[in-house]
Amino acid sequence: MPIRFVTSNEGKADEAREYLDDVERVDYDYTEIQGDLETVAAAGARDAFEALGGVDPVLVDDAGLFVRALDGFPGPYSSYVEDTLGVDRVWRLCEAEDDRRAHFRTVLAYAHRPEEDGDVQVETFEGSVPGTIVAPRGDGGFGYDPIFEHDGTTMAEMSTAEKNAVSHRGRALATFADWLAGEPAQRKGAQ
Ligand code: ITT
Repeated sequence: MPIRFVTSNEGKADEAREYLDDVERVDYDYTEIQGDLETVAAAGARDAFEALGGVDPVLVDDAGLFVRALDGFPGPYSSYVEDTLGVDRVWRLCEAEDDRRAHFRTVLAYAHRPEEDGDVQVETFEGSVPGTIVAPRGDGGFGYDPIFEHDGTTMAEMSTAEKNAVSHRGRALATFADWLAGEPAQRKGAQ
């Protein structure tokens, strides 16, 4: 059974394909409620699962960049800030700060119905990575990758596999893939 990854972001789907065999990216504008990443991802997954027919499992990913000197900004507003200010201006906001430490965090929410007539269940998996905000470098990745440096390399200077090995999403995907491998429906499918 394919996992429907509900995201407008092809970069997220590419990263997920390194951990999961059968990922289908689906564009569906789920309702984004206000809240922390867990709340937004879980509500989005539940909404998308029902809207897409209530049978095939769906995956939603809500991520954010949290800059320490800016009290966690842009955090849950990361997408809006990328679209409005843009990544270069986020760098310029940080440029004057002595402390440019930040972290990226993501929460994956997986909505599924384990029993045919049972309730929908939503599981969440999180991952985070520490880094430093730097002047943009590199042309890989997406979003804030050019200004997010981890161990001397920006995420835009990494291949997808290199980014996954250290990134917030890679960590969340690894935990999710392990959990999925232990699910009864998966074991049945594998026999
Ligand atoms: P969907 O909500 O449709 O999945 P999105 O790109 O808007 O796509 P988020 O709201 O989760 O996803 O992302 C918040 C922002 O953080 C957005 O501007 C992304 O481009 C950016 N972002 C998310 N993951 C990232 C990553 O791994 N590297 C760099 N930027 C990332």
